[in-house]
Amino acid sequence: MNIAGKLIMALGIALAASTAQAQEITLRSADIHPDGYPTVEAVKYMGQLLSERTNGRIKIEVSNNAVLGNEKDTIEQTRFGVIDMNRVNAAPFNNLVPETTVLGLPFLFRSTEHMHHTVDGPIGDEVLKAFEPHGLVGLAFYDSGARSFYTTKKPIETLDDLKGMKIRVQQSDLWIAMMQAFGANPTPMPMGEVYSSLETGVVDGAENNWPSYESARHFEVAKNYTLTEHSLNPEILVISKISWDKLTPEDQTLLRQAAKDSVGKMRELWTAREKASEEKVRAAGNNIIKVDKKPFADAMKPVYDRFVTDPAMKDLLERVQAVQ
Ligand code: GTR
Repeated sequence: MNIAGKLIMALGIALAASTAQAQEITLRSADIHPDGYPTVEAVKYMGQLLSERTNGRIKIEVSNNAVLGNEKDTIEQTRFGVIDMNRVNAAPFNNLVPETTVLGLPFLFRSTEHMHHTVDGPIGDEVLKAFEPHGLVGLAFYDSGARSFYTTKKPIETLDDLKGMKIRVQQSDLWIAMMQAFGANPTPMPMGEVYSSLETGVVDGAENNWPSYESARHFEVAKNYTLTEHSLNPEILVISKISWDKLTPEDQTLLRQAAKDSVGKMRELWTAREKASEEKVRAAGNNIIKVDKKPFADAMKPVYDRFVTDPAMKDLLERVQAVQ
């Protein structure tokens, strides 16, 4: 090869390298939980799959521990493309994407299997699709176990005990209404403020699943945990529509697939963490209270009456209830 030929070849290699570099994509994903928490590890796993499947061209960087802000704020930032991806519980999406409300309805799911069959099927796809007009693309549902109440002073043994108690809730109209129907006084606030609010008596209690109760150390300040298991509201993984639209259709398919493939891993991690968290809380000597759930469930009629009003919502609810 003559000098000109070698030069052209060298130029070609340099050009190819720079194009490959230009196509390298790192997606930043927000989470309020720390390292080791199942949601954080599941998104990292998804990133690993994507990286393997694209020879390192697409990566996900998880910004956890709420470093990018609380859930409500990061949802806005994700809508505006400041953050690429976000893993958030369904609740903070309720006011923005009304279809998500159905998943959090109290005592709706008969079991974890019922929830899985719902989100794994056409209803799940429909709810994920409902994000698109709001600047987000729904990618996957992750488990979040069952949420139960915890209190600092007076334990909740009957529905009556909740009367007038100040209970922290997620920032969602559904959750505010739910607490009112339980007879409590709802105090909406981000997760990051709950520990100090429990400690200083701003609230008398809160509610969450075993892993969050343990991981956020709420179990150290609110030692009564009442197993009402009132909601199996799942977590939702989304990507900004702005970030999504920058991807080629092939990369969109790869991303969606990697998200779906991380669900099984999440379920594995979740089951193990639920058990470990429960063991840790029990070992700490916390007061774990079993209750008859029926009176709590019966009190939820006004919530259904208020949120399941239009025909589309009624239809969605009936279809969820019919899932076997
Ligand atoms: C957790 C959930 C978080 C957040 C938190 C809360 O179970 O994983 O996304 O919603 O509860 O209560 O704010």
